[in-house]
Amino acid sequence: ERPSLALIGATGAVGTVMRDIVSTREDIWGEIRLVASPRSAGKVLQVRGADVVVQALAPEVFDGIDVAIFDVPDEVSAVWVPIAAERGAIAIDKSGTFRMEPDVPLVVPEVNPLDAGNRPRNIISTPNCTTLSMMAAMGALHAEFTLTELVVASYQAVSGAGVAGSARLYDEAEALAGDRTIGQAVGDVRKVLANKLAQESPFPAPIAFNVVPWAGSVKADGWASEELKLRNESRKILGIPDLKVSATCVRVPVVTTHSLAVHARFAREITVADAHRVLEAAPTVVLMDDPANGVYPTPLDVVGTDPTYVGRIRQAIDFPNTLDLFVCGDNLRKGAALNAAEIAELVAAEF
Ligand code: 11C
Repeated sequence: ERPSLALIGATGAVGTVMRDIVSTREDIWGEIRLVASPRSAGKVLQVRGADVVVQALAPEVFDGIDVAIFDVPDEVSAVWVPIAAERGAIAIDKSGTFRMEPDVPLVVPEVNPLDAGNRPRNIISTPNCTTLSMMAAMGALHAEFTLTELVVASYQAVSGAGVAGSARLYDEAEALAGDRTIGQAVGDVRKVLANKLAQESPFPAPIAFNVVPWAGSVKADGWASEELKLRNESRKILGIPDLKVSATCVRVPVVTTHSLAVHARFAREITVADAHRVLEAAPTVVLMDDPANGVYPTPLDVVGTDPTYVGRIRQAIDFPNTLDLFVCGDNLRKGAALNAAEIAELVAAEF
């Protein structure tokens, strides 16, 4: 019998992509159950071309479920992921709650698929979308050249903050459209937005016509949670506990697809040609690196697709064994729903 699947958080930004992914990838599932907060219960949504009624999150929704994929806020996962696991489901969790726990594997199928089999609590975590956006590429390079240091600047899309993040960018763009005087004096954009938009923004500053050097919550010593996640999760996934990582996470006015500028140092000598060879051979990486002909990835070339795109690969002039490169990945697909679906498929293969 084919394994059954529950999608928890089926109505959110990632949940919507998740339904599309399970409807379009090879159909390996028996029953697919959709679960969301009581607010969304009773909604009818499409999965694999059929109508499915959304159920409210309750212990019983996990009865008879083999695999449960969670895309819900950290505090909801903290309560409900263990309940799903206790009731016999293997829980795949997208939240940050369990990622760094030593008895919970943190899995990117291209990089550390075997870790998915070692899950004493029946919980598997899937990484933050910013970490994930570069992992397939960095994992492939690490396998041959041994990564020692990563310095990263992110350019993160607004949908990383969920449906409300995308709505805010569209609202701001509409409020500001056609005004050719804005962006020329301190406070002018804030003033227009304050007059025209009643709702509070999920971002700490205007996101249209701007970049905002902040993503996530406030952590010690001036760090943002996203920057620390990128460091800790990269170390765990790659299996390099002493990897040196420093990141600055920045929100940009892009709807979907996170980009990262990566400065990567390796233990072994590496050339641009080496990186091209390795990345061309990596099945889920697309190399777009011909700047003389205008070929490099941008979010608009990537959104809605599955691979990790890499371009602008350069040998760092002043740093030995070091490459600079630019990576783009759809934060809702590989960055979230697709990676979770791929982990679920690894688990389903055990049935
Ligand atoms: C963002 N990366 O772009 C975040 C969203 O730990 O899974 C996901 C946060 C997480 O805002």
